[in-house]
Amino acid sequence: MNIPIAADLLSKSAVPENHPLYIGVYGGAMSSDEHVRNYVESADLVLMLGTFITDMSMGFYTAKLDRGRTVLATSERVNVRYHRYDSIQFRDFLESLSAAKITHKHFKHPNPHALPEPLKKTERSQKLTMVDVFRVLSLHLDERCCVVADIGDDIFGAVGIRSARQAQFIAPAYYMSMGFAVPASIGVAMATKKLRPYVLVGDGAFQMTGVEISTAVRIGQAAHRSRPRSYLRAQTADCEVPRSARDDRWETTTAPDRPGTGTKDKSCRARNILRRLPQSA
Ligand SMILES: Cc1ncc(C[n+]2csc(CCOP(=O)(O)OP(=O)(O)O)c2C)c(N)n1
Repeated sequence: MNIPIAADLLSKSAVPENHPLYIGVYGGAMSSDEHVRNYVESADLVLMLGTFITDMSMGFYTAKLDRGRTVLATSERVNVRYHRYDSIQFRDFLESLSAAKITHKHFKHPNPHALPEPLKKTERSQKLTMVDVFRVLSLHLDERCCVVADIGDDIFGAVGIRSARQAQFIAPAYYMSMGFAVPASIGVAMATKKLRPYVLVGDGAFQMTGVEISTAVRIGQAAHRSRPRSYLRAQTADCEVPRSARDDRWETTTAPDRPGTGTKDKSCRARNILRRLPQSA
């Protein structure tokens, strides 16, 4: 069919995110960018395969999908516009759809994905923002990485990053249960030595299960190149630390706040984390 493909948060990275037809994550106002949102919402037909219509996947009531221009096929039923067909099996629907003679669509990609770029010199002297953090993280992502995101700013900020292969983004997007990412990264490392987990976890979620890092040590993962590495996100919006002395391709550490700084002192915490980053070569 040659039609553009968007994922939702639940299906992110089910299709390799460097696929030429892939346009990004759709979720109303929580889409990965405005191009995806506009493209999906102005499409003459949106074919939704296995999509759960939930508050979260529809961007908390911000999605503007015209039901008269949608086909929603799930393992429960098939909805074509306002009609509902309970007896159509999902598998039959997919097989018939792929066998149907549908003219290939020619379309101009609305938003060809630009490769991430390191922070420019001028940007490095400004406040570090969450957007910057995800941009720098993107520089590291290749076929050997698996991003494991916890709940909070991590999962929503991560919608815009692109994994290089299928199933390289893992997050508890269905239940949105905090404390998932650190233990899940141990699972990733156990499942395959080929993937290096990158954990995105806030201080709140880290407090719930961060101690599981000891499990990684106990079962020997910490000695392996695929050991969990955490991107403890600096709460950076209010951080005034100049970044000029830092290397862009930094690695982070799971170092806790220094005693006495308190988790609520976000700029202080950001400073502590930044101090631990390797300085530029
Ligand atoms: C088990 C569980 N408890 C509570 C929540 C509700 N909740 C969602 S995000 C969040 C705060 C997350 O804090 P943190 O890990 O520090 O991340 P950030 O503040 O950066 O978003 C809470 C309490 C949840 N999703 N799951």
